[in-house]
Amino acid sequence: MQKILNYINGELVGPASGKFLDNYNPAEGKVYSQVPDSDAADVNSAVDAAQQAFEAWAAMPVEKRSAILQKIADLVDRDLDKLALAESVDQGKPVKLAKAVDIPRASSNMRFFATGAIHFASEAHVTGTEAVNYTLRTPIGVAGCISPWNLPLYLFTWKIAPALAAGCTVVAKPSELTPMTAFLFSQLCMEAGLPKGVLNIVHGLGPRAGQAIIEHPEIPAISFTGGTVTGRKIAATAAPMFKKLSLELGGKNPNIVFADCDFEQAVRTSVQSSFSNQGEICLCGSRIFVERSLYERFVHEFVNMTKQLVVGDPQEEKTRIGALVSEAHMNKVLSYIALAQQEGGKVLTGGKRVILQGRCANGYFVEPTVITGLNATCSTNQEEIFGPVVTIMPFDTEDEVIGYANGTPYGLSATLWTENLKCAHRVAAQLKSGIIWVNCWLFRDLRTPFGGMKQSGVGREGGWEALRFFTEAKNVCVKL
Ligand code: TXE
Repeated sequence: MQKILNYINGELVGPASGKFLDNYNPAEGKVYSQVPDSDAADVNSAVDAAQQAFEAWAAMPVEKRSAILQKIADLVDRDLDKLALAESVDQGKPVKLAKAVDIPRASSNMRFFATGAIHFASEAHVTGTEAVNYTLRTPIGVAGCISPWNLPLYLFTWKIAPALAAGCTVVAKPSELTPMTAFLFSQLCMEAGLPKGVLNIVHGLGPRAGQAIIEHPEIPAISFTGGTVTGRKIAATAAPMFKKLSLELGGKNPNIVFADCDFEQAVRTSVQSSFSNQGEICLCGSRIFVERSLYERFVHEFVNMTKQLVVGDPQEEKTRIGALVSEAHMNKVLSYIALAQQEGGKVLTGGKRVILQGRCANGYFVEPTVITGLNATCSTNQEEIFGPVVTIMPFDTEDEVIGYANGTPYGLSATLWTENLKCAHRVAAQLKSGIIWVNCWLFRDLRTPFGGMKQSGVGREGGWEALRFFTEAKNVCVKL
């Protein structure tokens, strides 16, 4: 049984307690490796290593720092197939998706911030003829980075790359549900010659190892991606300690389809935005609103395309829907489908657990599910399900659908389908979402600020925002 190890001070080490947790392969429904059950002792060792490494790493010429981070990206590219398979085994996603999205994006994250740091500038202001004010930005110190299980290496690197590029050292904790690619990544860091202590990866449970990172007094900045409930707990610990906090949380994203849309593109992309990664992407459009004159046609075509999605072994080429990440998460998703029916919803396709033959007979599979007949305020349309489940509702006016779209506690992303330019800009301006896609979905430019409103998050990642987050800024005013 493979044992995953922590990466502390440049070495792969077991947890101080000697305790390990079972790590499941969700497509087979069985334990396939062990992950450290780390605690505060391991986090303290990691922070000590990060503190010792900080001064040299922060002082290193940015071009040299950048070259090391790009070398890591080269090794991620070299090991694409191995990392994609590990991601698929750990999380349940089709290996095809991990190869096409997760791992290439992990490499892009490293490269984007490695090169961005070279061109990063701060501000100066000439105050008449009397003074010059300049903003001096320096790395804030040891950064705490905590990431979720749905896009494991993609979101892990999305956090650590800007921190490292900005000159911070890092103590990171990936999700205990999907630790494998972060473990493989730590080995690539060693091979790339990342100096010891610059990146430290402590595996383990959120309330134990994660909480120890949040409450450590020598970690001044926390970057977290995960559920809103957890985000609230983290903020309650970090705020009284005056830590810098970036929270990327949950979503219940609207997908608004106007009658004048490019119908073929809208339907095809909506199937993708509903069910990609088994619907386990916080940016998935889980609530579809269709203008009434197009509603019946859209529902008919959407259900037909959904029925063609193959639920299967994540390692098979034809598979589009893999396993959900855990038995607990599968049961949570199935409970929401039952709730939707109790609330008056009609399941047009899907709704059940799938029992496959062979290797995956005990895996955690759920059919892609389409539900209609619900109102906008029921729990099914208010709460994040984070699985292959979407609801579809008709609307008649712009004001009505904007009210539906904005009518949840979340505000992460929204998608809009219309060929009318004025409608696109007018509606986008009124949607309370941090990211809005018009006639596309998940089309990303890493320079753009990324994050949610309301209970979808605090702060912005991406671009200069992310690099700035990991720096401390002081204004120096020099009298002329
Ligand atoms: O989150 P959890 P999950 C959201 C997505 C969904 C959730 C799924 O919408 O709601 O994340 O990820 C650690 N102190 N997003 O279930 O449980 C935990 O060990 C410190 C939004 O994993 O919150 C794991 O490493 N850490 C996002 C991480 O937090 C704690 C994109 C997340 O765990 C902790 C992706 C604690 N008390 C998913 N408790 C976006 N907006 O971009 C848990 N953890």
